[in-house]
Amino acid sequence: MLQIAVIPGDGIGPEVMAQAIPFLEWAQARGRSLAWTVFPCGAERFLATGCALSEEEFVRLRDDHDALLFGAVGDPRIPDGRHAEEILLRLRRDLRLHVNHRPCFPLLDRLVPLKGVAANEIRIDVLRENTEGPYCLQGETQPGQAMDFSIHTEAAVEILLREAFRLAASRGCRLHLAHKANVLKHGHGLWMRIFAGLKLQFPSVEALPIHADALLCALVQDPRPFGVIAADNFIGDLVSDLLAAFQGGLGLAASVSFSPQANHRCAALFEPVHGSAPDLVGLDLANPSGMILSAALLFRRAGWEDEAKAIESAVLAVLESGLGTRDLGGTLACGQMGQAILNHLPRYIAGI
Ligand code: GGG
Repeated sequence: MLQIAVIPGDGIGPEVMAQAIPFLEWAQARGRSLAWTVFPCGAERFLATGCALSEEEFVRLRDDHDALLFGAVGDPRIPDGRHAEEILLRLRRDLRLHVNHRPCFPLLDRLVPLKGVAANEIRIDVLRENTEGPYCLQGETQPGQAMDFSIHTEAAVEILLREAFRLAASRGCRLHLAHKANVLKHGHGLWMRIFAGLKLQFPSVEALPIHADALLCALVQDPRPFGVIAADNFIGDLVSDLLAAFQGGLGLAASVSFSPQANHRCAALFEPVHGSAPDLVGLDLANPSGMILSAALLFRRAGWEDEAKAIESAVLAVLESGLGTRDLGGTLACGQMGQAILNHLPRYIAGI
């Protein structure tokens, strides 16, 4: 029995999660052995109690579940994001979810904003280190200056880069390391050394370091030569949002964070790339596709490829029919979009 912890979180998180739950029910109805428990961790709880995720909940998440399905965190009432640190950054760090995989595979030509590039010509996997870099939350503010420290450990960098080499080898594509080692000599110098070492272990992979600023320019000019891009937490965050735009926007982008060498039960967290989007809350305008596609990634990781493909095909079918939420140029509300995707599932079940 696959035990899933569901954390809707803040902002549009609960709205998009409500659209993903029917896909869990659908998989269950098809005979897949799964169950889920909702954890109400988020800003409301933090504001009411001062605690966003209790120690007891963390231990239950880690030891009694196989995967987390996560919505979004972030709330303007907590401008320093302390509760988000307690939830998402804690889960990423303490579940050792070093690898954040953000696949970019545009579904529809119409949604690709680049001139002369077809959807099926772009297939890029971004692997972003998920626990360190400048997001280690260490630093200080002094009179007249502020500092954010950036930590890169050999262990975490090697885990991330080894996964990137493995993925590039299995896809038979190029691997780029996005870096700024010309200025970030210590941290990114370490990335470059580990990258060079692993390159010797994966001789079949064409592995190329590239300055992150030049990479952004090259991606917009022509994303077709790129296959796998590895990056630290900060650069990976920026690159993957750019690539989400190639898919049609943040509303369509899904991700998984995982621990390749976990010695605890819960080693993967699935979430849309988008955040809590406070400006959309309560308007029923959010696009639930990234959340639903994150559930598809979860099914794929569980080995349920048929269900994962069926969901992806259903999203494509909805987009091909010209329907979509406002961010995609359509008129559907969040609930209508979720229902439209769900309505396209039965057609694909027959072929499974
Ligand atoms: N699903 C990704 C997520 O929630 N990330 C956290 C984040 O970006 N928070 C900022 C915000 O929602 O404003």
